[in-house]
Amino acid sequence: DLVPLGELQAADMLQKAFPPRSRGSHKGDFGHVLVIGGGAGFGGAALMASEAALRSGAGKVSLATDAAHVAASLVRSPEVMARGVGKAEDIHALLDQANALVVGPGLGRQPWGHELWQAALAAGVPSVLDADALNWLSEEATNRRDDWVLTPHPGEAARLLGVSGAEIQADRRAAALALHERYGGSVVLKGAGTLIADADGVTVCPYGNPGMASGGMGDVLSGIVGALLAQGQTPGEAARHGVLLHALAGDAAAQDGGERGLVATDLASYVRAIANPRP
Ligand code: NPW
Ligand code: AMP
Ligand code: MG
Repeated sequence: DLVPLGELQAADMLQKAFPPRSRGSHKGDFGHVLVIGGGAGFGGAALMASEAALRSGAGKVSLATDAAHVAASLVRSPEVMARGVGKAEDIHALLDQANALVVGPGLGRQPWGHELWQAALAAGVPSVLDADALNWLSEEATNRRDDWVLTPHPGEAARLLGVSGAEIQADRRAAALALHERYGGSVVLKGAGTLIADADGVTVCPYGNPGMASGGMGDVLSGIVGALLAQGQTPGEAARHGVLLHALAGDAAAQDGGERGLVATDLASYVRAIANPRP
């Protein structure tokens, strides 16, 4: 019951996932993503996630991050509405505006990150949980939701299941299913041959390449999936389409310039091209 995503199926999937926009559409039609992350030392992760969300068609993108990273975000992506936040109450207004959250890129394991994680969780908005949000989730007693997408790499998956990374890699399919059983939602187990496991079964993505083994690649994926959630895709759709878009962008970028030295911000222009398939 492992559904492989073949080449023909991928082209068809892209056509359906990214239809042409109607002429009269406006930014309000394409959702508002709020990225929550970027603690001390990891500012880039949240910037990359917010930029990727824009390149995946989100109508608006806000960023709640450490105040020290706001200027850098404004310079890099003036389209992103970046706010410096110190404590949970600083993000309540931002949470009210958003229709999808991307929680965790560079969030960190300090009290600042924990406070923002709890505020994000309480908001009850469809969410992508990545990186440190997954680490915080692994410390909760039980928590199951259908409206989230979890995007662990094998190290994060190991923490979420309380096993070793080697055990995850020994049976990736079983691990992805166990994560879905325990936490609900749509689970993206990253790495070569990314798996998506949810109520619709297990899908494997055959695309992507070792050029993508560089810091920030996962942060870009989380922004892509968040943008698709904000645009009204279900968690299962956003997970499958987002993984496909990310992997094909990585493959196109590697085709152009080679695998070695490929960096996460190289993906942006390819993401845009793939999210606009020719009819
Ligand atoms: P090992 O030991 O290397 O074999 P962590 P992180 C394992 C932010 N970032 N297959 C790995 O195994 C993130 O968003 C910020 C097998 C190790 O045990 C987070 O907030 C950047 N094992 C924070 O940094 C760019 C795998 O997982 C562990 C695996 C920490 O995130 C970088 C490492 O994971 C980064 O994105 C695989 N495919 N992948 C920035 N520019 O701001 C991972 N492992 O401890 O969760 O650390 O992923 O670097
Ligand atoms: P992270 O570890 O969170 O930065 O995520 C890394 C991203 O790059 C995930 O989407 C992985 O699936 C992808 N990636 C890393 N290495 C490979 C590989 N060898 N083949 C395919 N995809 C990869
Ligand atoms: Mg990551």
